[in-house]
Amino acid sequence: MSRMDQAYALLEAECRDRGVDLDAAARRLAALEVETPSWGYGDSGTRFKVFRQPGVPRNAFEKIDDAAVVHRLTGACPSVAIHIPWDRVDDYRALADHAHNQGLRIGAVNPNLFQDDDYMLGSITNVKPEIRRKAIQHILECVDVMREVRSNVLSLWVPDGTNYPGQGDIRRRKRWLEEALREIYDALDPDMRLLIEYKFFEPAFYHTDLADWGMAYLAAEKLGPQAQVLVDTGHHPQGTNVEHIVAVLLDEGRLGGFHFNSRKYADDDLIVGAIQPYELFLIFCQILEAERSDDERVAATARAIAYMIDQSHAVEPKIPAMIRSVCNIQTQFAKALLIPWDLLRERQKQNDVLGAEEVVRVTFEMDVRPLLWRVREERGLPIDPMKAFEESGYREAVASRGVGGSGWS
Ligand code: LRH
Ligand code: MN
Ligand code: MN
Repeated sequence: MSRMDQAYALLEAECRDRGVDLDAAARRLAALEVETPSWGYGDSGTRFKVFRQPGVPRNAFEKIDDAAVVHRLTGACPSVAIHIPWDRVDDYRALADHAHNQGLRIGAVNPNLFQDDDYMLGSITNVKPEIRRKAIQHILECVDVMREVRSNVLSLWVPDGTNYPGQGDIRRRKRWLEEALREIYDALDPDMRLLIEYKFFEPAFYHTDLADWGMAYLAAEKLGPQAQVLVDTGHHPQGTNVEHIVAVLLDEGRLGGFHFNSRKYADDDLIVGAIQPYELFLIFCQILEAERSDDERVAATARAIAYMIDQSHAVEPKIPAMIRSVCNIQTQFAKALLIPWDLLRERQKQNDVLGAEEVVRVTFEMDVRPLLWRVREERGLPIDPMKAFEESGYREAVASRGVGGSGWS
């Protein structure tokens, strides 16, 4: 027996003892899809400097090429989110076809309301009606782009807010926000979803118009069933219990998607699972528990979640950083798949505080690498996607792109 087979047999025996179906876990893991962001392949940085890396894509087409490499090596990333105007092209059909030819599709379309000079004091909540109109028109243009690229997710982050008390009328801005969202919502086709992303601060430092999940939920609730909340894991104050937010939104049928990334301090956009792997695992526990729910609305909400990475690389090589994020997501997802739910329920019923906590934590501590290896092997994928990338020669092949590729502009 090879070492890999031995490791798998050990995991299998442990799962059998715990009443967990490892084959079912393997099937669910193989079906996990995670969208990667076009902007994660371009140059980005901090407000201090954007370091230019060699071989970075020069346009949206080349970003798709890089995303295709990540999908080829992981088998888990068949869609790419785009950001307009960063990915503006003359012919969106051609972009969608380019993706399609490489086994990909365009995923969420993200309007950009934060880099136009006109938006310095707000976009859809700007006190000036002509600027609000311009911002709404931009979002409506993105809905047209969705039709061209056959996307059904509009992913909206509104950066608007104020820096000082008294600078703006918070309640009026709330009304403008609601008016704009209504107009956008009404422009959606029936199969499109509007995912509303929130963030507690930055670029505004005193108040942000859509600062937390409650405000995003309220907005979605007023709009209708096609509006849901998008949770970016880096967008909460320190210490926030993100998995609790996830559970509440799932139970209300309003969890639409994720932007996964890691953070130590604020919206750091680091490699997923690099800083708080336990949090990511606990988020997946909530989702997988909801997938099993008898309440069909909750289960359907969980199954329809759009899993997306929102990561920006200041110093990391971009494709390997993306592959690492995908693998880290798979690892935590795989662990969550091994929760012995019946045992956990039993211990909860007994008010066995330590026993219940132990079930969850011990599952987190299990080594799921043999499961990941098996799933990759069965699908004809490299067992180690990072190593496969390093050996692929792709980095050398794109060196001719030179330095100064496209970035956050
Ligand atoms: C805002 C955000 C949002 C943007 C992306 C580039 O911080 O998370 O999702 O679209 O970063
Ligand atoms: Mn985000
Ligand atoms: Mn962010």
